[in-house]
Amino acid sequence: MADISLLGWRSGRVSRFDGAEPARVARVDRGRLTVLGACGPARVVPSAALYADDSGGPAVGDWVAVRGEVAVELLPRTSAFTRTAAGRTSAPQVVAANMDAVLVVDSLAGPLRLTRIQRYLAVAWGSGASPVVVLTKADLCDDDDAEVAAVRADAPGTHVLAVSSLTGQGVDAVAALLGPGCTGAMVGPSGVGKSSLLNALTGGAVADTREVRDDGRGRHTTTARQLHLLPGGGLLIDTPGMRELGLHDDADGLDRAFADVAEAAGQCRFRDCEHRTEPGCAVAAAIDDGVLDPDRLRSWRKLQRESERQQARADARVRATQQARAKALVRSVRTSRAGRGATR
Ligand SMILES: Nc1nc2c(ncn2[C@@H]2O[C@H](COP(=O)(O)OP(=O)(O)OP(=O)(O)O)[C@@H](O)[C@H]2O)c(=O)[nH]1
Ligand SMILES: [Zn+2]
Repeated sequence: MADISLLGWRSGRVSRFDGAEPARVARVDRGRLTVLGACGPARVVPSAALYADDSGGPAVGDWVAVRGEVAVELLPRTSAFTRTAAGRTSAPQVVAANMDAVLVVDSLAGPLRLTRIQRYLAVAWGSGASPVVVLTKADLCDDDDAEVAAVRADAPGTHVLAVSSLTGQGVDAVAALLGPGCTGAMVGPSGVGKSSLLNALTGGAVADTREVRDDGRGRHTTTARQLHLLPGGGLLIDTPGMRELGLHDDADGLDRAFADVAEAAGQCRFRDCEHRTEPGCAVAAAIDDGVLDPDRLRSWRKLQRESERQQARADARVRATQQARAKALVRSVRTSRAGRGATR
């Protein structure tokens, strides 16, 4: 029997089900879960209970309680990376759960996309796990040290690494982040090199990637994303490439990704300071003193507005569902009354 702490199990997780075994979701297919437990991998069927509440159903990295061939319970998550498509009304989706670190993956091929990295960092900080920025394709970049420094300056408190899956540069440093039983989740846009990094880390071809194109930005989609065991004992979740990542209820994550702005804002004279022309504005003072980059205030504002908009949309969605349920209930009561009337 394997020691499940090597799969990331922490004491303190509890199941309500006696006689059920904890297992970790390694892969989610329609109607089936591949789980890893003390007795190795197994395919199980998720019970309806796993879709109750607002969990969104089992996600890769989740812990479930398994009895026989059925996953009977979804255990509470310690962290979750939630994806919301920007501007859409679709519900948020958990793409990775119970990870210790979120690897925000972006590419050094072509100009740096700082605002995109900020966006991922905000959601990553909000996930409950610690973010790390991994800049791939360092072999295609003339001065990766300068690029790393630029991202570091824009991501206070976040570890930033440059890697190349082609030359192997930095791959050991990523492996070192994920010690035995430690789980990381790679998130990032399509084509930045997540699958290639996974291959470099596992030393084998676990996911298909296409040949490098001239501009180094090949596009393709690997569908079977899952939890992988790394040779050093770490665990890595490869998430589907995201075309866009919207913010949703990410105020806390934003404040952590923009800790410098948030900290200054906390010192403004007025609690509802808009940091424009108010007296005693610590944010304006920090910008005047040259300690805060005005671009960071702009990005923070923009992402905050988006987060609030998405939250309002989500609230409207909840209200609409509640109204629809109430209407359906009224209708069913009427129908059953009418039915009873007819038999009398
Ligand atoms: N030169 C160079 N090319 C790379 C590197 N890593 C990945 N690539 C190329 O970039 C392209 C995309 O890489 P993938 O690993 O498939 O990217 P991905 O992030 O998994 O993409 P999705 O599966 O769409 O999410 C492929 O053509 C890779 O060969 C690298 O370190 N250096
Ligand atoms: Zn202010």
